[in-house]
Amino acid sequence: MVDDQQPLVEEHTLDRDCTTLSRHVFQQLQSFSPEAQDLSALMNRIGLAAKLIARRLSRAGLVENALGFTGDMNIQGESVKKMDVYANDVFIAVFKQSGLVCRLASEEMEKPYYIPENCPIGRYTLLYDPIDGSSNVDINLNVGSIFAIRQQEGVDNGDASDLLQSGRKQIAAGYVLYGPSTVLVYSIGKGVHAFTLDPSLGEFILSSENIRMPDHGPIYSINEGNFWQCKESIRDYIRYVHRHEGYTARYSGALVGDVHRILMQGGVFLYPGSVRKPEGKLRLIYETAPLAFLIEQAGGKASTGTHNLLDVVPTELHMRTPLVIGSKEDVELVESFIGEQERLEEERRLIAAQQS
Ligand code: P6P
Repeated sequence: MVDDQQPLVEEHTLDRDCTTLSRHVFQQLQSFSPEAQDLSALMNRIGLAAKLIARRLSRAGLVENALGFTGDMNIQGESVKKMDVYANDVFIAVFKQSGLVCRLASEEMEKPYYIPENCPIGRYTLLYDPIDGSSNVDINLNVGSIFAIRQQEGVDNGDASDLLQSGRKQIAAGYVLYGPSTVLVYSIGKGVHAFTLDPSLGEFILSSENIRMPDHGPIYSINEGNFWQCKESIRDYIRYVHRHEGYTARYSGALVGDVHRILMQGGVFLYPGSVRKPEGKLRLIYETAPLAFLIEQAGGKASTGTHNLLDVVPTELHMRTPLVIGSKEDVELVESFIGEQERLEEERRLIAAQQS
């Protein structure tokens, strides 16, 4: 600042512009320990992956082979989009160079991807959905990436069985929302913070710190097209919000954008199980568990409808769970409709899954 003159740029703006993702991690931890340096480097790498994907998405309509389907099916039995493959490869390439991540587990890969050269030292595993909501890609609507970081426990004899532990083992989690701006929202267990990509700087800059959810919000977000496949308890909940003032429906078909709206404005997102598919559609270790970690850090709640989502222990890598996530009061209202009967059903299902 020039002496005794008005600062050319408000100091706090400069300070904010200097609060990059990697710097923010050190501020959170108040430490430069090896663990803090690892987490800072890991978050910086997530930021790099997000920038590469955002760049591809912003020009997808102009780039040969960026849009459309590959013609293959993934482990989920879903048609694979070219952007799914590109984004999946971006995370692999970015973390190969990190030296920190030994394994990556993704919605797009049946088994975890190992980076042997990292494994002796790198004790971290990245769990991610590289592009969530890819049906929106070809119509230029928002999509997202979801990520979680865990530490490898014990010796991995190639089946990554230590990943079959609850979401409470996550040491960091978050998502990237590719929308009008690219926003990265993350938590390392010390609150929830949002960074906005400044393309002119090529940096994610702190835009919202310590985000707190309201205990109640007006939004309920569910695909009402599934109404008749829903269990009676969920149909009763939908009838309730139809009949009571103060509720409004918002649903984009892309999980990250729908949950981000709930995080910022309050309310509840539901992807419940159905009569035919009681486990629902969304995957636990790289979709619902990372989001549950984040929303709980923001003062919200996440459950399967009967159990706290972060307590669910996966029985296999791509296990699905129902999801009810958002403001505490709104999640508890949905749970109140689900009641004891379904709680018993869910208990039986989880026990059967763990015994099989
Ligand atoms: P439906 C996208 O395919 C996704 O996995 C989530 O992003 C989204 O919340 C959900 O599926 C939408 O599913 O059945 O409503 O189209």
